[in-house]
Amino acid sequence: MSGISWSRSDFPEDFRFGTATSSYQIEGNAKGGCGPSHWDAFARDGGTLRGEDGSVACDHLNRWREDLDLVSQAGFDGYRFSVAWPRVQPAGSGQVNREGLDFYDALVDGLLARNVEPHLTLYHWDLPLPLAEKGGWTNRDTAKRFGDFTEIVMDRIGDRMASVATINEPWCVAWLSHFEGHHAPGLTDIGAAGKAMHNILLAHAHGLDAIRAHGDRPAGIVLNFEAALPARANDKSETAADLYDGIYNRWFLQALTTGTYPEAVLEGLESHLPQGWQDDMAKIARPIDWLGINYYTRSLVDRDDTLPWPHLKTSRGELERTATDWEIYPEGIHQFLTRIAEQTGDLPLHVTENGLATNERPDQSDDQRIRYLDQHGEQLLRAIADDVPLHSYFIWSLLDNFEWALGYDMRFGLTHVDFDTQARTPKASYGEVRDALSR
Ligand code: IFM
Repeated sequence: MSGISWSRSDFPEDFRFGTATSSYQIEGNAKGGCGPSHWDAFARDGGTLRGEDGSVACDHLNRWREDLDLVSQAGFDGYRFSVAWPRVQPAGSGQVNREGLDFYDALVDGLLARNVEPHLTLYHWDLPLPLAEKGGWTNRDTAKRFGDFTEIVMDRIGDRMASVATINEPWCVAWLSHFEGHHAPGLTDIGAAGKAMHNILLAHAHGLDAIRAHGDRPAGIVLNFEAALPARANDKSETAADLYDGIYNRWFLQALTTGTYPEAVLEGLESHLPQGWQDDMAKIARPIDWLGINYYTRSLVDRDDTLPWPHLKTSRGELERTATDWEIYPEGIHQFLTRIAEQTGDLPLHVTENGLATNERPDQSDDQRIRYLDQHGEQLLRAIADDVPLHSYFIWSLLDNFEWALGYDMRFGLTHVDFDTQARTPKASYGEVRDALSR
């Protein structure tokens, strides 16, 4: 087995390395006064593998000191975490759970004590159930409530943040969850999807207001990108791949950078957008200080007329696959970084997630992860050589955790977690990353 070939010293001196997690996936939301989230309801209603949920997860709520030691002992400069909205406001509005805020306050101080920069994400998918019951992201009011929640969090921990992101992966929040039905609330409804595709950006705008009102912390948003290739070499496939790219890769970025939505997508989605959406676009497109890019894989795309608009179906090609059946396509990260930089100019870019699920036994080396990180790191160096203003690389994830609809079988961690005993065991990849960061 060969290891990670790149070293910290290959990157610019001020380049930062980090690792990422999210609240619902690790904390254990049955404790500490946390309210129910729509993921609890989705799991209860059969939306997840074996009905698994985040009630215990990695018990990070109690084991966070050990987990932060893992971050610092690997030599990471930064840690990206999210705050659970239902832990801070169990009802989604009004009353604050002091115990929840105390937890994040201690976590942040714990990071600083270990010399690790805290990078905050405000919304990584755990919507309070009472808001979901009022329509969730299909309801414009949820975006406003998100602004209030952001105020509360910024007021308590904002002063110590190295960066603040409003939303993680709006495509997943809106399309995957309201059109494809794979994530909570599990809808397959184009009307709901259209509303969510817009309201999540409005939430970003309200969040940005609240962050700006609380000082000068660098504020941004984290978008996910997936390479979209035509499944076949013909016009039909090419048009299909372009439409997929429009929904996935252009919708949010174009709105944020130009205040417009892609024409090809509007053709099918405009009638489903909330009334008066045009009036929000200037607010959505206000400047941010940085952009987060999450990248994992590619899809081959084709048109399928038996399916409703956008008539798209995806498939896999001949590349090596991960445990989630995602193809490993490292060039994609270089393609996105150069393509995005062409649109965003000198806006600082950060790779805020990149990684894979592997399913080896705990006593086996996670060779595929080592190869994946090696290959993607090389592509980052290529992008930097091509003058992309890339400033950091965060690996998803610190720990094996709750992988949403796929439950606990899909292990994305640099650290193995035994979910019976909660024992943490760093994987071979953890050692490889630690060595690369020390060179
Ligand atoms: O686990 C998720 C994370 O919550 C968001 N980005 C993708 C990861 C892997 O699926």
